[in-house]
Amino acid sequence: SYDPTTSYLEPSGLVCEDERTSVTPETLKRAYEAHLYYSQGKTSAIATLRDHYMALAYMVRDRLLQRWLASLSTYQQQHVKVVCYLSAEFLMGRHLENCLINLHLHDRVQQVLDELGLDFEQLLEKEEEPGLGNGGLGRLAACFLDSMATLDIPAVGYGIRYEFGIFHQELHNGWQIEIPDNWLRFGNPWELERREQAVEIKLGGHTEAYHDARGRYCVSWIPDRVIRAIPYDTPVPGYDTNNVSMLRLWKAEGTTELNLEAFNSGNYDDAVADKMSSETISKVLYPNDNTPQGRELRLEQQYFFVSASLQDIIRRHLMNHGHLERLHEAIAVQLNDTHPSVAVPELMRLLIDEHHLTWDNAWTITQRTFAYTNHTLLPEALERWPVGMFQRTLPRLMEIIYEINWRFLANVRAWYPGDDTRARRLSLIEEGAEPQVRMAHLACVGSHAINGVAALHTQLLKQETLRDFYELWPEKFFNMTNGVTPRRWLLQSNPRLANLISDRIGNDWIHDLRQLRRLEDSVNDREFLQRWAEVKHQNKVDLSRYIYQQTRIEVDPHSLFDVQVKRIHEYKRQLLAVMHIVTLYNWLKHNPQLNLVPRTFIFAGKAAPGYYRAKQIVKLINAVGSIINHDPDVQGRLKVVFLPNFNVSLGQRIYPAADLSEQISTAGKEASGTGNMKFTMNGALTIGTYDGANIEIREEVGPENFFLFGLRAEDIARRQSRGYRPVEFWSSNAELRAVLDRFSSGHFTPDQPNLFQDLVSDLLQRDEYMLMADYQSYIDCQREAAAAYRDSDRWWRMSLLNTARSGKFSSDRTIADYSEQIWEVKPVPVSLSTSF
Ligand code: B1H
Repeated sequence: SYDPTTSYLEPSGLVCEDERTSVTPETLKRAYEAHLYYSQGKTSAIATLRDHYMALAYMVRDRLLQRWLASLSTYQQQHVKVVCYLSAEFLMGRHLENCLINLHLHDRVQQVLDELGLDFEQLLEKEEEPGLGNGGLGRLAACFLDSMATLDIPAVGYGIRYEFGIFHQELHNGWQIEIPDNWLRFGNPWELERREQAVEIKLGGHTEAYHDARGRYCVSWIPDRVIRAIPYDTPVPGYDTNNVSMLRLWKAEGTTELNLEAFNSGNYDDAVADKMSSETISKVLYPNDNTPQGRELRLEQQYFFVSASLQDIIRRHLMNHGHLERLHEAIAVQLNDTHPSVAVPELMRLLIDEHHLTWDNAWTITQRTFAYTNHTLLPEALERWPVGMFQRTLPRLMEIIYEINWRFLANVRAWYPGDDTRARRLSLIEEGAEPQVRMAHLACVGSHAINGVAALHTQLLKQETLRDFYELWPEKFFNMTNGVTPRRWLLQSNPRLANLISDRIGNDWIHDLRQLRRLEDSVNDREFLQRWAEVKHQNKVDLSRYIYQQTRIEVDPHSLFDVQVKRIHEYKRQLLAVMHIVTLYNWLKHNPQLNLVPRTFIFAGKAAPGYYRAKQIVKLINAVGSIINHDPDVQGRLKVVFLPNFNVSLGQRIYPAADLSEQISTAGKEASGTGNMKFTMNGALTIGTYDGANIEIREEVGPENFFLFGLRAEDIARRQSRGYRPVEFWSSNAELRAVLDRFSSGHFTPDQPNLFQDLVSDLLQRDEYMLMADYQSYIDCQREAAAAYRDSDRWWRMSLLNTARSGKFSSDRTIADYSEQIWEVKPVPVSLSTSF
C-alpha cells in the first residue's frame, strides 16, 4: 500500500510524487504558502481565515489530482467495468478533513499549521458544507462514493450541481425559518469545471417521423428549448488507497441557438431572458424528504441530469470501444430511487434515435444496464407524473414509454390470459381523470435488478408495494441493507473512540469493520470499560459546550443524552418522544422528590418548508423545552434542546456524544434508517421499533443490548384494517390523557393556548402513525433504559458490545454486496507508477 514518505518514479522517468506534490512537512508548508500567495493573492499579513482555508484546500487538492488522473488512466487502459451511480442528491459533507484522513495527511498537516501559528479546527470550520441532499437518501449516496473509492471499485457519481442546497434552518421564537444556502458564494476549491465536455439537453417541442437515406423509419425530436449541461468534477479519495473516484455534477446554462431569430430582430433582452431562465433548472434543491413535489421544474431537473449523464457515458464508451452493442458489459448504472428513472426511456432514445440501434437490441442493453433501488414504502412518496405534463416536457420520451408499455402489457396478457385487472395494476400508466406515468413501474420494467435497503423493507416490497412485479420476476429482487462509512462516522467524527479502539485491536477495523468484534475480548476488562466510558463523557462535555454556544442552554454531561436527530416527519414520530418527555415532567410535577435518571433530550432536524405539521412539531419541542428547562420542580433533571440546522457537520458532533439513540418510527414506515447505524457504531444504545434496519441492528448486537418496543408492521396493518380507534387509548390511560391535556391546555405556549389543539384532535381521531397505540409500550421501555443507565457497569458493557457488533453496517459491506450480486464489478488497484 501507499507509503507517503517515498517518491514513486514511473519507468519512463515521470515523477509522480514530485517536488510539488510530495508530502514531506517542508513541501506541504511550501505548497501551502505558495497557494496563499499565488491562488489567493494574499500575504499572510493580510490573509483572512478563509484565505488560509482556501490555500490549504488547494494544497490538498493538488495531492488528490495526481491520484485521480492515475485512476482515470488506469481505467481507460484496462477497459474496466465502471459503476455509474445516478442520484438527484449527494449529501457529501465537508471535504477537507475527510480528504486529509483518507490520504493519511491529517496529523502531518495539523502539525505544519501549528508551526505556522494557525488554528486547524478553526480553518476546518471555514468550509461551507455542500448540502446537496435532504437526508438519508443523499447521505447514502455520499457514503457509497467513499466505500467504492476505498474498495477500488471504478465509479462515477452523477448528479446536479444545485446552486442552492438544502436551506439553513434558524429558529425564531421556536419556529423554523428557512435561509437560502448560497454555498458557492466564496468559490468551491474542490471542483473542476470541464466546459469542454458540456452536452446539450432538449426540452419541449414535438416529434417528427421520417425515413432516412437507408429507408429506415426514424423519429426526430424538435425541441423548443435547448439547455447546456456543464460538468463540474469533484475528486473522492478512498481510504488508504491510491484510487480516487469522481463526483460529476451538472450545471444548467442557456444556449442561444434557437433564439437567433429573437436575437437578430433586435429582441436582445428576450434572448437573454431565455438564457437566464434555463439556468433555473439547476438553481435549487427541492427540500422534501420522502414526499416528492410534482412540479414541472422538478421533472426538468431529473431529465436534465439523466440525459447529460447518459450522453457522457455513451461518449466515453464510444471513445473506448467504438460501438454500443455491449455497453452493459462496460458500465452498470444504479438508479437511486425513481428520481433518475427517466433514464430508462432516455437510454432507449439515445440508442435508437441517435445511434440507430434496433428496438430489441436497445431494450436488451437498457435492461442489462440499469438497476433500481427503492427507498420508501410511503404511498405518497411514489413518484407519478401527469401524462400531459410529461408529454409537454419530454414528447419523445412519452412516445417511448407508450411503446415500452404496449410491449410489456402484451407479455403480461400472454402470461396471465384474461387477467385484465392485473394488467391495469402493472401498467406504466395509471388510468383516471388525469392519467399518470408510474415511475417505479418504469424503473422495474427497465432494470435487471430491484432492491430494497433493509431486510424488512425488501420483504414488504415483495409482498405489497411491488408484489405484482415480484410475481413476474422473483429473480430480479435483492436486499441490500444500507451501511455508512466508518471513515467519516467513526474515525473522523470520534477520534477519541477511534484511538481507544486502535490501541486495543490495531487499525484494520478502518477498512474491515467486522474486526470490531475483537473488542468483545475486553468486555470484562474494567479498566478498559472505564476508558470507554471516559471517552463518551469527554464527547458529551464537548457537545455540552457546543449546545451552550448555540442555545445558551446549560446541560449536564453526566445526564443521559437521549438523542433524536433526523428529518422531521410524522412517521418518524418525534411527537412520541415529546409525549415521553412530558410524561416524565408530569411525574416530577406530581412528585418533585422522585428519583429519576437525569436526562438531556437532544433533537435536531429540518422540516420541509411546506409541511405545516412538521413545523408545528419543531415549535412544540421548543415550547416544551422553554417551560421544562426552567421549571423549579424539575431541578435541572430534564433538559430539552433543539439544535438548529442539522446537517452532516452537526451530525459529526452529535453521534459520538449520544447515550441513547431514538429510532421510533411506526413499524413498516422507515425503509432502513442510517442514523441508527451511526449511533450504534459510536456506542449508543438504541430504543427502537421493529422497523427498517433497527431489526438487523438488534439481531447483530443481541436483543439484550437493544431496547425494543411497539407494534410490528403486521400488527399495524391488521389494526388499520379492523378500524383503529385511538381515542380508546385516551379513555383507558390516565397518564396519556394527562400528556395530551398539557398540549391542548396551552401549558407550553401560554401566549397561544390553542396552538396544539389540532394536533391533539388528530391524535384522538386519526393518529395515522399510531402513536397512541405505542405510547405505553414506549414509556415502559424507556423505564428499562433508565434502569440500565443507572447500572453503569452494565451500561458500558452494552455500549461496548454495540460498537463491537456494528461491523455489518459499514457501507463497505453494502458496496461489496452490490458489486458482487448486482453490478458484477471487481476492484481495480491503481498504482501511482502508471504512466499517463
Ligand atoms: C428516503 C427518500 C426521499 N426514502 C423523495 N425516500 C425525495 C424520497 O426529494 N424527494 O422527492 C427525497 C428523499 N428518502 C430515505 O432513504 C429513507 O426514508 C430512509 O429510511 C433510508 O435509510 C434512506 C436511505 O436508503
